[in-house]
Amino acid sequence: MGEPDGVVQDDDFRTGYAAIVGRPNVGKSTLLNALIGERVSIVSAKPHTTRHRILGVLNRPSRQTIFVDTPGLQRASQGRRGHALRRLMARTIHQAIADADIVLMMIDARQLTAEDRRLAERLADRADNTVLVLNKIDKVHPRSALLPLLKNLSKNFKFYSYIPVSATKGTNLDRLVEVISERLPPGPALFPPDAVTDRGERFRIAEFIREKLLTALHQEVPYGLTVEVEYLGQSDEQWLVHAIIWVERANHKSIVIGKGGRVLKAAGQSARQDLVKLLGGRVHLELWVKVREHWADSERELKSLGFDA
Ligand SMILES: Nc1nc2c(ncn2[C@@H]2O[C@H](COP(=O)(O)OP(=O)(O)OP(=O)(O)O)[C@@H](O)[C@H]2O)c(=O)[nH]1
Ligand SMILES: [Mg+2]
Repeated sequence: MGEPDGVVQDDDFRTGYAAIVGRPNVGKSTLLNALIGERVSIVSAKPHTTRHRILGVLNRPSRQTIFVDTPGLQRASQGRRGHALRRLMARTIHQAIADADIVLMMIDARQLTAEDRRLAERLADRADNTVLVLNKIDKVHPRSALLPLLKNLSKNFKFYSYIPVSATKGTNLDRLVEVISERLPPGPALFPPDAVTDRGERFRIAEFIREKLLTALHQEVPYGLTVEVEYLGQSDEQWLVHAIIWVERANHKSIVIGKGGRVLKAAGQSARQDLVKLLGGRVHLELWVKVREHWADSERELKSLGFDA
């Protein structure tokens, strides 16, 4: 007789956490989305897009890899004292590394910076379980230009493997998954087989809205805003979403709204398209911009805004 329905004993099963860490903008969130095949973490051309630890679950026969997206590593000089959000982001990275079975250290294959070297040194004591991922190889011509960098890296650091990829083109991601699989510890699945992420709808909606604002806004404004979904419900066969965009300063409010409400309207329209896909069905989205001075400077404020402070 076989196992009862739903109970599958698989002694060969392997499961583990693979944390993706690296400088801002190297493509960590893009990689997570490409591996999972869904936009679970927002992406933008601006640095410091990701603020939270975001899980993406990849299920394969006898394997469950839980990828952990993290905020971009800050330069020591960027850690302004008293800035609670920056401190929280730094803690998030530290914790993700501590909890990981495997670390994917990502660099931009076009340049190895002093920050990259510092992170590689920090990971040296767990080099056995660290894979160096060289991203954006679609921008490296000819490909053979990677060889000196790979040689230099493997001479100086004893990581488990060095894998060139392009997260946007999907190049070599199968190889990356294969290498990670080899290092996963034995153990049963930690998430149900249909799980994609640990993040709920409200979080994902707020992030989609923030993604559009990041793209639309310039300078310091996007860094001083956060989005809170205040209401999510259904009425007359359509979803109703009410969200507040919190800004740090009164003058940021008019910038986010834009002349004649243009910026907010465009961001809202673009976000609504994502929400239609995420929620399925029609969506009515209402956005308000409100001022909450110093929200990013206080642990208490962060907690009340849903950060895992
Ligand atoms: N050409 C190219 N661009 C890429 C690739 N991967 C990511 N990008 C781009 O790099 C930019 C940053 O991507 P993200 O995924 O947001 O980078 P990140 O490392 O998560 O950034 P933070 O969250 O700020 O730390 C975006 O404009 C991406 O489209 C790639 O393989 N090739
Ligand atoms: Mg990111």
